[in-house]
Amino acid sequence: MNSKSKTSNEQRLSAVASAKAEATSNVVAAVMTGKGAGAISTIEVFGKKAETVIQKIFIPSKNNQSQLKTGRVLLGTIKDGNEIIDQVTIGCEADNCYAINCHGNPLIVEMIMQLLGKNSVKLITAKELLIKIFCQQEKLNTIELESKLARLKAATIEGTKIIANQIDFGLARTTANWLENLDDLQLDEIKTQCEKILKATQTAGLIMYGCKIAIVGQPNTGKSTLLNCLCGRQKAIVTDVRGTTRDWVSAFCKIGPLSVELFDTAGLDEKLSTSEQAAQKETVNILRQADLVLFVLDGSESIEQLDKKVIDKLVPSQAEGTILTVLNKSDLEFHLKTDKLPSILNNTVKISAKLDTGIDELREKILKLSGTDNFDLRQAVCTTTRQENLLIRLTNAKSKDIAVAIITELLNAPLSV
Ligand SMILES: Nc1nc2c(ncn2[C@@H]2O[C@H](COP(=O)(O)OP(=O)(O)O)[C@@H](O)[C@H]2O)c(=O)[nH]1
Ligand SMILES: [Mg+2]
Repeated sequence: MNSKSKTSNEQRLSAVASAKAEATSNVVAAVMTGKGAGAISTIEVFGKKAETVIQKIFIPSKNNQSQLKTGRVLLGTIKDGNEIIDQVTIGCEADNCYAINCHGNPLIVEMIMQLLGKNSVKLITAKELLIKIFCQQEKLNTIELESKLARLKAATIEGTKIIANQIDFGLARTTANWLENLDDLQLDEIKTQCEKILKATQTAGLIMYGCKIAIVGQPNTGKSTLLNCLCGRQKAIVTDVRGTTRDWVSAFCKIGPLSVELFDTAGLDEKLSTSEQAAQKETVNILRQADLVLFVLDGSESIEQLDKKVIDKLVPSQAEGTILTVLNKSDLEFHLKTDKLPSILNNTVKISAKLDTGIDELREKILKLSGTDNFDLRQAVCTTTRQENLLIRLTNAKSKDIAVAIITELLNAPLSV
């Protein structure tokens, strides 16, 4: 081959390559399932030329040669040239939107993603891909889009329901109503509704994204036993030796609509040496971050057990109405005079963590304290801090014009990824 024909051949090849890249460049793909090994992983491929990419890498099984049309799922193999990567099913979810369901080994997922990359598909995150799909498939306002994305992060089924409700009614509907009925609405009415939404958001947040509960108290009152009892397994060490729990331990459990992260902490003890004070500081840190606190007392001991300095630590860390006093060891003779308890510890429940009694009542009291008992899942709430910050600004709006600008921003600001 002479050098001239070689050059023109190279030019032709590179022209073909760039034409191919052009054809598929607007196709994107993302791994939609979580990190780590699972039974099945899903890779979503989306974009104008997604079909061309799928046809290149996917060979349907012999007795399954029918076409991939919307609503249809085909079994076959993903191939890189002659090399089989995995047996998969591919579902066509909409025009140019395909879900590749492959085996969950992260190495297989990685190989398929690399193959897509080799075919000029842009690899993006699941969130970025969903934004593309939502933005192109439907005309949604920013609150609706944010709610669709927030659904991915929901900690419980009830949380996904609250978030889904913000799309059809809830916050999207309420804000649209404000704009539609602006002439008939007083600014104060909007502000009152805003305050109600912001209050409900605090409670809804616990259901949507999870709730942190700290178990605190003096040593040997049964904190670790209570954590094990609530999460149904031996997560924390239980002994007779005071100060066994030096570091905090956490475990997840479900209480009603709440996904709860429970923290077992080092017993609050003022008599400890300075070297043991680090664990005490850690307990106070956890206390500050907790949504609710279970303060555990040993009901078989007198009120003298209560160290006033421990209460002093409790008070500044928690807002009023977030502490439930757990009177433990109810299986033993009861000696604690509850009327002598300081008012901050007035909300009490009697249990035996060891015998698992009184735990249903404890769960009910937790739900009541968190405000999540009888919570109407259809009411308007914020699903993002952006919405929350704008509603706070709205409650301070000095004029209707400012209010309109804020509401418009709520509904129409570009989505940030
Ligand atoms: N009788 C009785 N003993 C309990 C109960 N809960 C915990 N204990 C015992 O109290 C001791 C201290 O328990 P632990 O959970 O380690 O207390 P912590 O230091 O507060 O974490 C252990 O011997 C437990 O078996 C209870 O409800 N009844
Ligand atoms: Mg302990």
